[in-house]
Amino acid sequence: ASKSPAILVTRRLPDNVRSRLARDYSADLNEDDGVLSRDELLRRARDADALLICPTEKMSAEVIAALPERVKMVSCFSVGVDHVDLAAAAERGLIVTNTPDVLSDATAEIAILLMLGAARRAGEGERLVRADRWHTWSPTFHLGTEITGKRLGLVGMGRIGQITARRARGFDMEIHYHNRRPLDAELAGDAVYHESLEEMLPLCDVLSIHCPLTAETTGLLNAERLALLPDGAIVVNTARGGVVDDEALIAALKSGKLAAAGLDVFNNEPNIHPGYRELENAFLLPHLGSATVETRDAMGFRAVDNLDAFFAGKEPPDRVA
Ligand code: 8YV
Repeated sequence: ASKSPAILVTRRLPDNVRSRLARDYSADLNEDDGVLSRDELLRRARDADALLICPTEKMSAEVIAALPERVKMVSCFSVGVDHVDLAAAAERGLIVTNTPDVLSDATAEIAILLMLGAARRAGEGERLVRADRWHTWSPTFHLGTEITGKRLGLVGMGRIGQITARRARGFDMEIHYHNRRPLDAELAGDAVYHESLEEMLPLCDVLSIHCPLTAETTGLLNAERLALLPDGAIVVNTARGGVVDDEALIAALKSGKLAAAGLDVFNNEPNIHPGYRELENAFLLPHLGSATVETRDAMGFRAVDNLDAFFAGKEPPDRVA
């Protein structure tokens, strides 16, 4: 029998996934779950045919160039691949895969949770109760806005955007979207396509971000574009913090231009812009989009499916172009 391929797994994965890796591979499972430093990663990669990584491991052009020649593949435990320099990977002939589909439901749930939490001021309300600062009921106490029947604008209409739209229809929201191209009619349903973001923004009571972070989308939601939203709009982000200009968003929340924001992702996580913590109208979560028992198992299995295909001499199903 040929020796099983060696995999460096950079983070501690769910038990079910670790068992499968231990069964089928010679796997370095990083049981202690520390984030590997660049040097430690490169040192341990010397014994690896492939890496299974999370977005906490930045695969810059420099790191990719320094990878031992033996490493042929990077299987990402994430749908986002902005932590990998794809051009550098392609140049080196490094195969890169991700885990699409399996986390779309979980992430769309968090998008809806953020919309509701921001609109109904849930975080603020919870803080009030916990701090024993809830002293009254009154007809005008702690009023929020409803998402029911409002206009939702989706920036990006891929798998997660589409499921978010489906859930939002349950709240009778009117769906608008901006995407590189319009969806086929049967997928789009009643969702209205906008070729430009500038055209869509003035219509959005709620804006939810579902595009990948790329050179084109970095800082997409800047001060000029945020200014195009109606007064009192709500901004929700479950994609990547880099799509939003923090200073501009914080200023819009502070001035009351925006009613609220719901954020699950940030620039430079977990060391987020401190301005967010001071804003009562920012509803903040620690990157929980895919954080369910079911989804993390499914992501791990999908990441291993990609390794299995590659080492069986097949095209990995989720190879990133
Ligand atoms: C994860 C994510 O929390 O898939 C992504 O792109 O951001 C989330 O699913 C995390 O990146 C898992 O490694």
